[in-house]
Amino acid sequence: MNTKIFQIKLKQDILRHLKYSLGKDAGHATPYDWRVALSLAIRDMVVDPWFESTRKTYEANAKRVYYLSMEFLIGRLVEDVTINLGFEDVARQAMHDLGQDYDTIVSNEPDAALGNGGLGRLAACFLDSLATLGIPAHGYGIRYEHGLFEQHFENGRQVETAEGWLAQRNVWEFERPEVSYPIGFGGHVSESDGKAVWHPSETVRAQAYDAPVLGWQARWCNTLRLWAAKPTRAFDLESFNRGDFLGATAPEALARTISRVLYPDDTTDIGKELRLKQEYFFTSASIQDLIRRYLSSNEDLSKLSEKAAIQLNDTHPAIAGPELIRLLSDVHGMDMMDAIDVTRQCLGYTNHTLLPEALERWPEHLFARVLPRHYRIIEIIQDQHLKATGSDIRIIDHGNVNMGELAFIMAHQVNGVSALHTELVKETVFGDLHKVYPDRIINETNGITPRRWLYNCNQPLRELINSTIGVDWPDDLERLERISQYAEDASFQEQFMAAKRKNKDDLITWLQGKTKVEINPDAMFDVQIKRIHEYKRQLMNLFETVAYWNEIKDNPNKKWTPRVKIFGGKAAPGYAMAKQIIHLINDVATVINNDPATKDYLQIVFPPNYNVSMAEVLIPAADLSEQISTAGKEASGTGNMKFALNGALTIGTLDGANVEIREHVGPENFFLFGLTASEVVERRKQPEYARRAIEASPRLYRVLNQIASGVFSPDEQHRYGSIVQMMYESDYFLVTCDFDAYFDCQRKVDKAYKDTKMWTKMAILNTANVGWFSSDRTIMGYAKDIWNTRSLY
Ligand code: 26Q
Repeated sequence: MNTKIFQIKLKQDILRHLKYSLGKDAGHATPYDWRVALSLAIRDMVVDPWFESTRKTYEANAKRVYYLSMEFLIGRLVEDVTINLGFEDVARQAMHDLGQDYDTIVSNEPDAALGNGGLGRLAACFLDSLATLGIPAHGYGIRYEHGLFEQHFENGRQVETAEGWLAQRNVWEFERPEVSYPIGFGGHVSESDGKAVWHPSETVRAQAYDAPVLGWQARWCNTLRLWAAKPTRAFDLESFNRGDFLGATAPEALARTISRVLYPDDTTDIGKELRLKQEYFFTSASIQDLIRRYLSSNEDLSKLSEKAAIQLNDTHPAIAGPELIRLLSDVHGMDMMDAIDVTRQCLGYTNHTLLPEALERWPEHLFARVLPRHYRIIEIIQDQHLKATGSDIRIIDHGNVNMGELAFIMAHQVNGVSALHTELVKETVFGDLHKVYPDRIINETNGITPRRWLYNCNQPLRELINSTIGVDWPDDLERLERISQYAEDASFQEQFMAAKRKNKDDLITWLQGKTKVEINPDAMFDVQIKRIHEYKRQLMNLFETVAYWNEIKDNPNKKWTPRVKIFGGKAAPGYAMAKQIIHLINDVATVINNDPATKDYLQIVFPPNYNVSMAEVLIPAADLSEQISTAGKEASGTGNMKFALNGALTIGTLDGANVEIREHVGPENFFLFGLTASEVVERRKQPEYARRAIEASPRLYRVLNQIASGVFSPDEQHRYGSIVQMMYESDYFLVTCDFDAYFDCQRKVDKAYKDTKMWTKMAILNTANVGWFSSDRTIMGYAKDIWNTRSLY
């Protein structure tokens, strides 16, 4: 079929869905109706590739990957799917013919925000790459009724409200009422004929909802299966008939609580029973489901690992180990030691953090009460490990069940997410286990999908690349290297800059109504977007902003490089310091943005409710990418890769994947500063390191005094006393120690930005040389080193 015919067909499909799926005629359809009708028409085209991929997988009885993740931070889908089908132009024209603006209509889709940040977004990129590569795979997670909270600012303070993506019709999911499994909690364990029998005191049902995951050019389509919690018995008629209407619905409300809401990443707030129930809920359903699928084509469960690779996205699904052992031995009669072996051959575990407070531990009594059978199985796993290795590292220790140790011991491969992180995993969190199992820890450096993070979000640059080196790069990103030969080509440079300028103009348009600040498109757009956390050091960026402001005021006649500082990110609701940081950024913005003396040089913008869709507007428009974490603390980072791919230069520390990005783009095209991971460790041993650093830096001293004396909080002078005090007295993340190096490095950035040709060349070389950070490369690494799976097309 040619384009014209597709357009006519798509138009008919949209109108048909408008009428028969939504019950509307074109004259009365709202933008919502148009979006849903368009999505349904596009969705129809995914179904055949989906069936075809499933059929091929069954026919080949192929090994499948099961990616277990508490989070999938997906964002919007209609554009993504349309682009993978190759129908972007067709859809745009069809909507135009129907009197609708495609871009406006698709931007009304709510984000699927079933994740907190990097870990959840990585899972979404992995799904995209698995489908693009044609590797049979299922993502397994939770169908949260409410995704990550929405962020608002009230007088500069973060206020959270419940997110409600399911208030609208979710066109991408297919409800599967027939796919449901019982999930037990609590109760006791008895023995019969030498076999353990678990009698849960409470049971809910996990019900499947499937979404197709289409790969590039629709060559392959996998499934994301999300579980919703339902009651085993919907409604208590007896209570209802007695007139107890509330009581009649109680079982339903109770069961549904389990998949009600995504926990915000609140490392200060661990140990919540409902969170443990969520983890077991989706893990058990997923394991039951994959066993059923295996047994539909195979008999001998001892060969499960030939057909199933189960990847644990952090420890959140670590209960998969004991659960699979339980099902193999208690339910399917396998010998317990054999079950442990089979399970280990199936499992891989990815670690995403070194922060000690973020390692999952459950109080023993709580764990044993909620999961009595699993508690006992963990004791058996531990005994086996202790006997086999002679080591003294325990899973159950000091009254806690340690999920990291459990995941490590039950996985045949454990991986870190960047080269530096993996080395630190070997030396720190799992130092002792690494000695006992020296071949277990490997590295798989993170990646990002170039479909969403360049092709889709950055049309101007996409078109420039297409017209310069051809169109074969989105599924083989290292081909971008071909544009490096044009890095100094005047005409290419001009077009590259024009693309950046277009994106900056689009961002300004997008910001209208969200901020009162008037933004100068010639200014350098300096962007820090990520969760608000002390280790990510938004404070250092803000202190540098204030110091720059001071500098400009002190020397009003100097030629300063104009900058717009853009912040985006959410604080965990229970993380008081992170919330203070947000408040301070907003307070500083109010003062600086209203200073007539500096307004041509410095502006601060902090649009609320940062999410995937906001990232898709901010990243293409960025000139400078802030990747300034305390060395050794950011496991990898993936925003860093997105910025570099879109032609922003990085100012950053030697942390996470920054190290490898710098190697790929060349040290001369990367603004490096700050202490290294080992220097950080050394510096912390020095007494009063923070106070000394402040005393040695008049600039920082002045900034802290301004903050402490209420320059940015005239209505409440001492509002930020605790931040300043923390800087002097603890400063665990060494903001004070790296401040001067950061400030100086920023002045080098200023200077470089003034030399437009030089800057553009550096930016081009960033785009050209980060093709290796495609998540396709990452997934090929997992497939070879961990899963032993391959492409089926
Ligand atoms: C734990 C317990 C209770 C509630 C929430 C949590 C929780 C949830 C999410 C703990 C941690 C997370 C997320 C962690 C995360 O996003 N880590 C990031 O993973 C990225 C992908 O590997 C890396 O690039 C980042 O460096 C890392 O910070």
